[in-house]
Amino acid sequence: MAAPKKVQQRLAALRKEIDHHNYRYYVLDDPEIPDAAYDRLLRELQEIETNHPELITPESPSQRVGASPVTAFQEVRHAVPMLSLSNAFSNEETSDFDRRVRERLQVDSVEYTAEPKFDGLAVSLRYENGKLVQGATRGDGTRGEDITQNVRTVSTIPLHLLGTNYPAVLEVRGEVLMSIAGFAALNERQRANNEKVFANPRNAAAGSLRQLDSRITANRPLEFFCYGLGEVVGRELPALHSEILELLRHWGVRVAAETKVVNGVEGCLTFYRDIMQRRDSLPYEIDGVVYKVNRLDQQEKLGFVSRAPRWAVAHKFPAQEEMTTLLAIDVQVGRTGAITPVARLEPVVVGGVTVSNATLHNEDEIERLDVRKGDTVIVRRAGDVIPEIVSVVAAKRKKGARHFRMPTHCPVCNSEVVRLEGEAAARCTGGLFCDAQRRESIKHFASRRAMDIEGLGDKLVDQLDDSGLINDIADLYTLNKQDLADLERMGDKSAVNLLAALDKSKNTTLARFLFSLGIRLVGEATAQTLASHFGSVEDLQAADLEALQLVPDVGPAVAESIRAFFHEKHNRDVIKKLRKAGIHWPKPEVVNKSKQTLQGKIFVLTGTLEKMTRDEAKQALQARGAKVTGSVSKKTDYVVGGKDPGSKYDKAQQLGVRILDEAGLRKLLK
Ligand code: JCF
Repeated sequence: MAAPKKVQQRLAALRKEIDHHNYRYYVLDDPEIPDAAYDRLLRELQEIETNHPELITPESPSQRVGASPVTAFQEVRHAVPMLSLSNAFSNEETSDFDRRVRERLQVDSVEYTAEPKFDGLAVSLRYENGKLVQGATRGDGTRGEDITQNVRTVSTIPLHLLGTNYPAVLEVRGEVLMSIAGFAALNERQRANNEKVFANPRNAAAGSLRQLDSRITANRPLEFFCYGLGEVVGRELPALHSEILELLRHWGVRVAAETKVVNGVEGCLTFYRDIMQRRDSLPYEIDGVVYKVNRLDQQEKLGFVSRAPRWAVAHKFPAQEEMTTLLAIDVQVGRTGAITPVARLEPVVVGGVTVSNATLHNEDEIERLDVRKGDTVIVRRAGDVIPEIVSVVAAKRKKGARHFRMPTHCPVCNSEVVRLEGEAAARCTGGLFCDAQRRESIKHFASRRAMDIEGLGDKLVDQLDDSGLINDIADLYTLNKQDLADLERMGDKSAVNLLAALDKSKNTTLARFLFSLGIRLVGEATAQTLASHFGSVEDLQAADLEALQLVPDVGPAVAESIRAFFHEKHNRDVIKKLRKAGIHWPKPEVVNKSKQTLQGKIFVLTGTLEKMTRDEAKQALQARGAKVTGSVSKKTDYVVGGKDPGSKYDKAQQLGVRILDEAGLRKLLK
């Protein structure tokens, strides 16, 4: 018997509502209704589906693995409550904190530990006899959720403690978080797969850690830092917080490297200023610093007020997200003609910096955000990345706000704008006829990683292009001192220096030269592979699509782009002119396929090598089919550490990536 229409309608409404709350809870980490109300909705849905099994669809929220967080995660009672921190929003409030501490302790000065405050999720890890037996969320501080399977996938969380002198029961408390780079990579992946994009690293970490399917968690770049202890049974602990952290480090638990012991409020504020200055270059988002009274006997004396200890405070940084008005959406034309929409904003201070522009990436992103001119938007500026719009405050939208329309013609050269199937970017079809594309391609040619023409910056390229002295990259090498001296703000000395830099750039490598040409989809790595595969421009130019695709990592799209580039007579002429101007390179070692012993392996180089330069090591690795990248991730196969290695070395240790010294590298290359 078919279900009555009313039941079907209720079912549809329930599914929609539950989907909405799943999103708020899992993705935004910002539930709208209490768990009990959510449970009632879910139970009603399950009841209807039990009575009418024919109405169950695979998309029903009841069919998703663990649609119900309460039935999915077991409850965990924290033997020792998980505390929160009270906040200080200024130096004055920090001094007030210090004064209250000193008064209660009746001392003149207090020793503190100071540490970065990570913007992640608090978790408690329980080790029994050195083995990780349970991971739990903070929850309300007394009761959290059992996320043992998930924390076990976080590579920076040890599954067993090191050494032997650890207590029989040890609860480690800390923060699970995602690095800025990990977050960016995850979102890139999510976007490419048409899946949910996270608004910030914290939401991404929350969404990843609370996955009911821990296989998904395992694929998320989560990390862990410890900041303290919960229950401890069977061992005396040291008298200082800093000594406990040292001991935890010794047991293999990760503690923030920045953590320091400081004296008095002056020491705290110096630490704050120092971390604040480094904030944008840290690999993680931090929203402040935490000061803790270092002596445990003093901590005990101070005690708690409600859930927060009197012996600690979080000194917060200015927020990295702010609200402002979107004044307009402009577009910019890049080197390859890609048209990027840019948000022009009512200037707003975000994390201490005035922001008036933010990237909107592409048309799809605008659609995803549903952002329109005049909207109130939330802008985010974190790390050294370009500010972004993370969301629109829908409630503040003005009536009649119009959708953004990608221009049909290039705003610079008026050529047609097209968006090819499967591509995110719309492009100007004007090629080098387009002033914007021409200028950007000259800037790229001159840039450090390309021909490295010192002193030829963006401003000067614009000036040269305006003056009509250059029409393409090859014209750079026809410039003489008089041409340059006639330019505004160009002294004799600068002119001579620029000519010398141009001359110097003529001595290059084939890989650099190919990269400099700005062939679409040919980045540094591909240029390097092409150079060592073909060995000369002539051979590359002569290669057909099939021959190109024999090169590792060259797929149909890259091959097509290379063909299209050489098909243009203009491009072939420019190359001829450049060679005539004297650009030359040593003949690269052409790869013999049988020597590709490191095919597909990913390497990262750090520190100084003694018997070869980093570039030589890179070329030797690439010649054997390996890839050399700039940052360490779970995908990295080897990190080569020379003398004085940097943070990449530490990262490799944290992630458990294999580390080679120079001798090890030589062995591999043999
Ligand atoms: O990094 C943090 N978010 C953080 C949170 C650091 C700490 O030292 C904390 C904390 C929450 C509570 N300490 C306590 C006691």
